[in-house]
Amino acid sequence: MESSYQHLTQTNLRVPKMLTIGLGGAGCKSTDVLYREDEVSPDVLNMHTNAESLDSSKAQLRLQLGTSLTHGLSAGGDLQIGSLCIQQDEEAIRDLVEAYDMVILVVGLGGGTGSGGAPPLVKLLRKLDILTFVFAILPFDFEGDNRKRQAEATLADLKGHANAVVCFPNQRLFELGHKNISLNQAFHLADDYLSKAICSMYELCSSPGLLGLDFSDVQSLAENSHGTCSVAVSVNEGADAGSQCVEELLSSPMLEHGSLLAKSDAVLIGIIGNENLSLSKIKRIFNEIITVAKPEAKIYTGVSIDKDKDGVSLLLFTSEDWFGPKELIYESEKPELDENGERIPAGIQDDLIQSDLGLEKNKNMKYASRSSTVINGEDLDIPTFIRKNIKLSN
Ligand SMILES: Nc1nc2c(ncn2[C@@H]2O[C@H](COP(=O)(O)OP(=O)(O)OP(=O)(O)O)[C@@H](O)[C@H]2O)c(=O)[nH]1
Ligand SMILES: [Mg+2]
Repeated sequence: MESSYQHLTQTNLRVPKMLTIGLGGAGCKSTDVLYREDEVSPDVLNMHTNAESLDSSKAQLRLQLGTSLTHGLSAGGDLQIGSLCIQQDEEAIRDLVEAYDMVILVVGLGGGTGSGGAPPLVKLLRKLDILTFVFAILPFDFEGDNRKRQAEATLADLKGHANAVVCFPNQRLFELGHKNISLNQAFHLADDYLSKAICSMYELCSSPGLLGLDFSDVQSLAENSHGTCSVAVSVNEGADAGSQCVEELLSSPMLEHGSLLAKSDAVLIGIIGNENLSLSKIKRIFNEIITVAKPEAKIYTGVSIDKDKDGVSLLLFTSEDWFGPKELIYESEKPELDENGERIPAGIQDDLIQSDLGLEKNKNMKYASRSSTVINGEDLDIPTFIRKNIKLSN
């Protein structure tokens, strides 16, 4: 039985190739945490202008950027240098990434290499048709306005080009620790959190488990998320591990203490456990999360069983601004019944008015981020009969 299952997975399912890229100082440091003996981790490519920092990183693939521009030093907070470095090494980057289907780019925003280099790098990845998630680390409040502004400008740019951007504000990650935590401990905590999220995502996508997440599910969530997602992860051991994970995630600062889940239009729930994870426990975890989510939210689920895993990992991806194809059921579409309980054929109900059709719901979907075509003060994207207030006769 076991061998026929393996045969099936090998022949019928193509496992997507996933690469994690660490860009700049924070990106390279965060991906180093991926190298732990007990974790399954994807291929890692670290890229940095700073040769010393790159040399000390553990990634199996490493690329020094812009050697003739920075001579092995950092970009000194200059975004233009970071951008030029990526352009200068475009060919080498292309060779390293083109065999992959999906990239998670981990980058700290606000500095030169990461903030300057991330937008052209993402554009290159998308040109190569690689599904691109950006895990963007945002600066602490105390780092000052200049860093904050640089980070915000890059973030806006990335949202317009990556398939999805997931923000990890250092300030919020800081809340995961105790009150008197040191900066070093806070960075470590943040990097550890990121690595758990990356490894869980990798495991769910790459091991076709009981209820394996299809690559197209992840693609659909990313592509319909309007560029913005949130991610929260929890790992626990012991008999009560599943419930502890749910409890932790529902109070996680990464999901604004559960309120983001309640506001999201699409939610991906991924569970990884060992062979002791019973079906009833899986069902309970899904139910507890789904109860908090919006009733009409699109739910994606994945379960992966790893016999060597200690405990349970629970990963939640939420998208507040999802514009995927929803099944819209309007009040007026419910079948009308006569006094004998018989369905009245469509067309006979004469009380249908336009406001029942819920047209407002579609107003700001796929093209909400695009600016309108305004000529002489008139928005040409609005249909003429509405713009000119022309009454249509029955
Ligand atoms: N979580 C985490 N965040 C970090 C770490 N190091 C830096 N950061 C954050 O990342 C932001 C960008 O810093 P860097 O990654 O050093 O910038 P860079 O891309 O190397 O740019 P240059 O140094 O100008 O070449 C900082 O403002 C910090 O908020 C780290 O080790 N972990
Ligand atoms: Mg740096």
